[in-house]
Amino acid sequence: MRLMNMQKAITKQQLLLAGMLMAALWFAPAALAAVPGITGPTFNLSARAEYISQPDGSSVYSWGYGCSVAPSGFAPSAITGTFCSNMQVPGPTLIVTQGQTVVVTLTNNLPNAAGNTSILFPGFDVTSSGAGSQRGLLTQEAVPGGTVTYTFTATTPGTRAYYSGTQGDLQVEMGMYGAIIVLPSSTPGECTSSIHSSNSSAQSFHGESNYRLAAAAYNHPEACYDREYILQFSEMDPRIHHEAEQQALRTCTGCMTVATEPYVPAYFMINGRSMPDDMDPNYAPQYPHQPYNGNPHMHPGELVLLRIIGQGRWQHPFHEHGNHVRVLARDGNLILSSPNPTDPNLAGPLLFTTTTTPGQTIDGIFYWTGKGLNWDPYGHNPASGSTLACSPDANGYNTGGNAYQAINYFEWCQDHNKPLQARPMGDVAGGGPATLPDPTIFANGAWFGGSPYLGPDATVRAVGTTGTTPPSGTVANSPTDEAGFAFMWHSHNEREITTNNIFPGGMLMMMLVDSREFVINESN
Ligand SMILES: [Cu+2]
Repeated sequence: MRLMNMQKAITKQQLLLAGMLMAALWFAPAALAAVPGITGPTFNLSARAEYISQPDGSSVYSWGYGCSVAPSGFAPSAITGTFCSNMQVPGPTLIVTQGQTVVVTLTNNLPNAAGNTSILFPGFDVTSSGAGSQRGLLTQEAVPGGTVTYTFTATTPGTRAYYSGTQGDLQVEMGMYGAIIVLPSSTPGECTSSIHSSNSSAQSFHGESNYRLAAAAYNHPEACYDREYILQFSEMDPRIHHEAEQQALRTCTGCMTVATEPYVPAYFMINGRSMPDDMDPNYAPQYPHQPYNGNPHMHPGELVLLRIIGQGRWQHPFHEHGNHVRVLARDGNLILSSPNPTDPNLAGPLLFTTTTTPGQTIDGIFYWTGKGLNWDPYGHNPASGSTLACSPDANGYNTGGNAYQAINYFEWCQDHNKPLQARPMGDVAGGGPATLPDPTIFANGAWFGGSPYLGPDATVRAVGTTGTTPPSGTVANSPTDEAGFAFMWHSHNEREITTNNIFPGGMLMMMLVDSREFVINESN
């Protein structure tokens, strides 16, 4: 939410505790994200109708792409419980490597009344064939029951959309879209030899696996990353889906006449799910046709690649709380300051909201370190200063030597040992350490563990109203709890954070910054 307007009325402490930043508790096993998909380069897809679920309890008749036969594999390989049903929204994320010849065969299993269907692969030079196909307005189309095969070379890396090229106002609305990710055929040495190999050392030191698809999004030293997520934005008008469901019963071929205007969407989805469903795991069995989630986790200092796609008809101003997103590329085109290959500095903007455009993709880098909080989020205090070191590197962060083994790897050393201060916003006179809110007037729970500090033992490092720790007697923050900082990532068009006009819902998720000793497990 946009809390800035409230800052004048409440103290910094209240602001931070109440809204922007909450130490979170997760009772369930962490539901994690990565960028799950199927591997090729040959894909056999079907287009068909099924029902997808919304958190208001409705089942929405939809069309989508799925696997007509089992895919050759799933990625990242460490993910368990994978499946590719014969229809899903979004369609399967197709993962290939630069230079491969990609062959996609599509079988049209939509209702006869829906007529032909197809797939567009913008950004690639596609040839098509198929006995059960016809030339359409934009591409070769599969007739009802027929197949069409698209062949192209994955010439350049990056994130791109694919979607129906047939009656797009209806078929894309019905759910016929997906993502194709081309991994670079080579990655810069910097991405495995620089501080981000230290980051990998931090991951392995803490027993964490690597769930990246590659070491870099592009063959460019500033495109290294440590973790990645995909976010596909779309919206649905249930009136259109209801009319299509009724007309699907007609026995004539290609005879549907569903009006796609006026357009009044009620569901606003990320990766085919609305909040809170998007925070359930990938491949959760309760969503057989919506396998992908939206639930980013990261450690301080990690470079997180966001693969963002506008898949609907509307723009969505998505706000990644916690930092700006540095744009690497749009539509798979790396944005450089100069065409001269010897002087290729990144020139993409830093965006406050990564506003999606229908059909457009953004690859961007997000990170969070706690710089500028003005307190030590690791919960050190002057008395415990001897237990953790913080040696600033040239950028002020604790990264040198064996710092990757410390829980305060990437701490902003200027705030080391600073307690959370009790003083009004804008008051530079200072004050004593803050006293946390009385738990009887401030609800601790799933999104606030009673402590302003990171880490599974964060509660016992915080001082409560009684002057003792833990501050609240809350059930939150047992030693095995996640106790990360939860940042809301959401559409800044606030009607879009509703589900059928009920808040909260829609395009909303929580991004969790987890202390280093909490193992981020993205295997399910
Ligand atoms: Cu916001």
